[in-house]
Amino acid sequence: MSTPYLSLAVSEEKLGDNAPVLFQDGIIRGMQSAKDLGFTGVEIHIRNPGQIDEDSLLAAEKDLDIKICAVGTGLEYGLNKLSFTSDNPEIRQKTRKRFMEHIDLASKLNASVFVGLCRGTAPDYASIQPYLERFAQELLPLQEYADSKQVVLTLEPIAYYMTNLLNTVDDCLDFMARPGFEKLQLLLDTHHMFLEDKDMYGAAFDKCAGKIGHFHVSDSNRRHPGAGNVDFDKVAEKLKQIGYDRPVSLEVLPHPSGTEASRLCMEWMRRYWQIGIK
Ligand code: LER
Ligand code: MN
Repeated sequence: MSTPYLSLAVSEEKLGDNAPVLFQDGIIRGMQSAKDLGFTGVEIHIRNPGQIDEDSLLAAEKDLDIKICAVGTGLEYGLNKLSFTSDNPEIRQKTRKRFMEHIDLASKLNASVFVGLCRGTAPDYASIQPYLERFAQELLPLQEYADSKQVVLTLEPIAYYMTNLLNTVDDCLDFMARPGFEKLQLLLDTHHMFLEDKDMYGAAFDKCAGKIGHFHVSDSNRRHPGAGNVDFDKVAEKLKQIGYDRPVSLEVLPHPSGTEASRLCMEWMRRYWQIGIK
C-alpha cells in the first residue's frame, strides 16, 4: 500500500489565528514551510480560483517537490457568502459557476475539491429536507462536470455548530447513495467526527472504507493532535487498518504558531507513516 501524502492547509489569504489554516498569506511560502517541516503535500484554501496563477503553483510543486493534493472551498462561504442552498437564485448560480472554476483548477493540478461549508445551512431543523434536496439538485451537474474532468469531489460531514445539513458520516453516506453521486467521496475530519459520530474509532470508519477521498486531522478544540480529546493513535491505526492511502492533512489552528503546531503534528504522523515512500 502506498504512503498517504502528509499534508497541511495553506492559504493566500490572511485569515488570522481563529482560522484552522497553518500557513496563511501566501500559498507558495506555505508550501516552502510545509516542505521544510517534512510534509509531502498541501491543500490550498482559496476564495477565488480566478486569482490563482496555476502555472506558478505547478512550478512551485516541481521546484519544492511537494504535492498540491486538494482545493479547499470553505472561504467561498466564509468570505464570499456563496452557498448552494441560498434562497437567492443568483447566489446559487454564482456558487455553481465558482465551483466549475475550482474544478477546472483542480483538474490542472490533479487535485480533489472539497464540498464543505458551501452547502450552507437550513433556516431551521424542520426545513432540512427541502434544503438537502436543493443542495443535491445544485451539486448534481457539478458532480457530472467533475466526473468528466476526472476530478474527485469530497463531501465533508460538518458539526452542528456550523451547519444543520449533513453533520454525520451516516448523513453523508445517505446523501452519496443518491443516483449520480457514485463518484462523490468523503472528506472526514476528526474534529467534526468527535462531535457527531458514535463509535468514531470503529464503525464510523469501517463503513467509509474505500470511500474517503481526503482526511482532515484536527483535535476536538481544532488544535494539533494531543492538544484536545481525540485519540489520534486510534485514528491512525484505524486509517491503516481500512487501507486508507489518500492525503492525511492538517486543518488546525496556528497555535502557538503555524510552525510549532505543524511540527507537533508531524511527530504524530512520523510514528505511523514512513515519509518519502510512495
Ligand atoms: C472545513 O474543512 C471544515 O472543517 C470546516 O469546519 C471549516 O473550517
Ligand atoms: Mn475539515
